[in-house]
Amino acid sequence: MAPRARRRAPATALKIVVTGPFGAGKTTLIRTISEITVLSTEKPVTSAGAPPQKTETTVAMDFGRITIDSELALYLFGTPGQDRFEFMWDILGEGMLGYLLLVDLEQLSALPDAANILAAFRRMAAVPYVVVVNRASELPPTAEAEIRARLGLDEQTLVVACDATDRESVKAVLLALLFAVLDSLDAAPAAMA
Ligand SMILES: Nc1nc2c(ncn2[C@@H]2O[C@H](COP(=O)(O)OP(=O)(O)O)[C@@H](O)[C@H]2O)c(=O)[nH]1
Ligand SMILES: [Mg+2]
Repeated sequence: MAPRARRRAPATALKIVVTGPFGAGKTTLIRTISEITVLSTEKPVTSAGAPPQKTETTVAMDFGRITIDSELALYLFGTPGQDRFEFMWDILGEGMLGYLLLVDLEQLSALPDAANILAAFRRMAAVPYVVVVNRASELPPTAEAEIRARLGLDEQTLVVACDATDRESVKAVLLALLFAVLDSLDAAPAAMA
């Protein structure tokens, strides 16, 4: 098999989905890291539910791109936040090689939402994912334990702290996912044939 660095076209653009509950920081994360102006479809929040913590919500998707090296780019697709846009998940998930599930350390009450989203994504595709705890410079062990328990994560699943406004932090998270994706591709050579 050709060495990793020489993999051709299909591996040069990896589709990554960024998902998680409303307000978890998906749009922020993509905007922080993307080298192209992020195509976002933001609209004023219209929900009559809980008091919104922000005035805009992503209605269809965010799209961004980051080049890792001359052979590899990540295309990032952020999912919309409100329930009525759930139909977009399948569309955005089509062909993804991995995903980030964002949760907000300051909104652990949204963990049931995160669990529902994770269940939907796990049904959609058996691809690697990383759980990203946003607004966290570090991850308190008690918070990690709660997140793992409430999302039903196994020990192998990576749970990492992140500040979605910080480029280095976002880069580290994406590299963690990228390594998991590359490992999974190596483990399934038939899928690459
Ligand atoms: N301080 C801080 N604010 C954040 C962070 N991530 C997101 N925010 C803010 O939280 C709000 C919701 O983030 P947004 O990216 O729109 O969430 P989305 O609904 O998941 O796309 C925005 O006002 C962001 O500026 C973070 O890591 N640190
Ligand atoms: Mg958004």
